[in-house]
Amino acid sequence: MSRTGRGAVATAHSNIALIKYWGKRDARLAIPSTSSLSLTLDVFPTTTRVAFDDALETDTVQLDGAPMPPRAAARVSDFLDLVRERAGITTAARVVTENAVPTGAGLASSASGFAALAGAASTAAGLDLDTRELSRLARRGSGSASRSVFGGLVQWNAGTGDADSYAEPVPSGDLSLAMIVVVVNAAEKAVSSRDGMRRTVETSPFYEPWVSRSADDLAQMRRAIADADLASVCEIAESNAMGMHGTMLGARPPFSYWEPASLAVMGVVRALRDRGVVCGFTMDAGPNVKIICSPSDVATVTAALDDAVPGAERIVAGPGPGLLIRED
Ligand code: 2P0
Repeated sequence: MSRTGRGAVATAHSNIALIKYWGKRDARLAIPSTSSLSLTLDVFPTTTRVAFDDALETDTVQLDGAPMPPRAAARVSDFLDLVRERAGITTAARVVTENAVPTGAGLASSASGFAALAGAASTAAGLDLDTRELSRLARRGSGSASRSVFGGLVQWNAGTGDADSYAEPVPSGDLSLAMIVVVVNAAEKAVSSRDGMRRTVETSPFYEPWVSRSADDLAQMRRAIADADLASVCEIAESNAMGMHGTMLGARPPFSYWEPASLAVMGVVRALRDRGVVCGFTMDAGPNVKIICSPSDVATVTAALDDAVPGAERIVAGPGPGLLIRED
């Protein structure tokens, strides 16, 4: 069966985890070892248009006005195969995507990318998926994409298989928080998160202890959010992230995403805390540091950054929206 002429556009935003996803139990289905909890941001959107077209012999994939590099384009085609199989079609697709995230810099471009692709491709293929099904589908493209289907605070339940591994919104109650992304280095990272987490799972003796601690971290984080206790949110997020980075130091061969400027930013956060400012930091698969604080302390934090790491780009973010889809 073919499906020519119908198209759909979807926009999704990046998310940053406060309780991390690092490692899969099942790589084919992207079932993680741990549940995770993130904040979908109001910056770094990806907008993707998908149209299936009988005139095409193969999928064409464009990123920011140029053909997507072959390896990345193949990953998009593999994902489209999942959608085609589900919709019972074999038609090739034209994919045009605009990405506001510095690709590959630990700013979760695959999260917004595969969430937007899941929304646009499934709609263009005539599937009418609810948000839970979209989250499960996006997960197959990239684990963290399961979370970008929803706005604000989001929990991805690890689950045991495809059916129960999906994300859902977490009520944020009275908690208000800002995230300052400090761009230490926006260059492509040397170890992809996919390869890095695989190496960690396979070789690091620090991995299992981090996994077993993670469930407690998540439970405490949920309590801190419900209590609108920002200091605890910062403390738990920071410890969980530092533990994740510790697992990488135990891998064979070891690796780390930290750069000297990352440590300088961590020092700024600690100094601010000594002054009584409630804040914390988290880091992902890259050298950039994300500072968590109250929206009312953003100016204080950025002033401290001006002194300690002048020249580092900073993006101030808050809670952003979930996946938006329209037919086109
Ligand atoms: C997270 N990261 O929870 C963690 C923290 C990076 C560090 O989710 O292999 O790009 O495509 O499922 O989703 C990055 O992992 O990996 C990530 P795949 P993904 O945000």
